[in-house]
Amino acid sequence: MKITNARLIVCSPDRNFVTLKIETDEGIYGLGDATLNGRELAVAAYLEEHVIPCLIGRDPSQIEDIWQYLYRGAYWRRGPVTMSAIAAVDVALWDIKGKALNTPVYNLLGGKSREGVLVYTHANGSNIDDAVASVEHHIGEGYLAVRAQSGVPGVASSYGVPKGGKPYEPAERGLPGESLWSTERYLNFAPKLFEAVRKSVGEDIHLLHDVHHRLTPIEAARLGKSLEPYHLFWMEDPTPAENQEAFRLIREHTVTPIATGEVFNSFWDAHDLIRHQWIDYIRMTIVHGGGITALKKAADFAAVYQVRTGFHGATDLSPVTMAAALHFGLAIHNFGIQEHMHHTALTDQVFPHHYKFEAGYMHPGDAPGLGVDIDEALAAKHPYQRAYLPIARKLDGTLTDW
Ligand code: CS2
Ligand code: MG
Repeated sequence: MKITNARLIVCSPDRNFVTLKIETDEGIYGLGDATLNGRELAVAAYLEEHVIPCLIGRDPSQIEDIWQYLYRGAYWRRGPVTMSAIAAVDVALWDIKGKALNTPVYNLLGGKSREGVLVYTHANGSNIDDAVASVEHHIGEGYLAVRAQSGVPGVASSYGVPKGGKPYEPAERGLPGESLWSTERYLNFAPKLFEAVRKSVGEDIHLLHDVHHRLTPIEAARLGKSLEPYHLFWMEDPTPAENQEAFRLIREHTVTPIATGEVFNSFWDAHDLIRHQWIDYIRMTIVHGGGITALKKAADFAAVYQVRTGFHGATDLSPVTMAAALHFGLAIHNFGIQEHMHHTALTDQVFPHHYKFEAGYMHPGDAPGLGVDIDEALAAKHPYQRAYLPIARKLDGTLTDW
């Protein structure tokens, strides 16, 4: 088999997605997601100008060799743009291999290790009562694990809380919006939120919370300790992780489990976190971390240290990445949980897929390859629109981590 063509489909069915389609001389094609929220066209140009010309004529079955060719062969390593581009190629090649061998991708990764993939979804409200009601609503839908975020009194806009009753979507069309942040108000408030949520849902539901990189290590340690009575499944991104050693201090002070890694693009971003067991869950994504080939190595390394996966699954990861993550999560032994944030109905229409949710678990389906397709005619009706993630400022105007 030979790669005869590769092309990009950049569309915006309610939000932007960059999709790579690799075609072969046997009529089989594969899809890869190349979406990097707020920087979409940089990855599209990287693929178009620098990667696609090198793919034509290659044997798509040589997934490992093509990965090494794009990673080592570029000389310049890592970075979200490079690694998202490599991931798009890699995932499309796994899709092609599955279709060529007439088997779902999870079978290529060792076969299923479980019957379904435990997922968590997002609950949010502008205050505690609304957040509790939202958690209850998602439990009513069948979720066994729910992330809870709430507006913080005295802070005009909070991470994870939608505006105007719409489902939460981090990117907004136009130039970057601004939100406000107060660590003091948040730290005093967060335990009250989880006291109310835990009281309402009982002991068995898994509760999660995203700090979104906003605390210093000692502040995060205080948060973790204050949340211990409510036994969270995890607190996510308690502090920025460029300095992996920052997590040592948090770890020494609290038994609240820690998840991080949604912004990582290389195994090396997580190397110390894993080998020192400073985290419990690694949140790297297939799309930003270099694809299935790269994440399989990272997950196997994590397994040795009893660190489990909890991959990022927000709406900016397309249904192609969602499908890839579900095949991956069904197969590997040290799977922990998978994030599931619903795409809009229009996005689901553009990307018809076989994956399904039932009673707290998702399943990728048994179609050959990834089991996800793209309706190119519908995609063409929704062209790319510039959009950005917001930025955050402290109450005195200082720019801080969003
Ligand atoms: C988040 C995301 O899902 C999460 O845990 O942190 O909402 C994240 O902010 C976006 O995916 C950024 O693109
Ligand atoms: Mg997050």
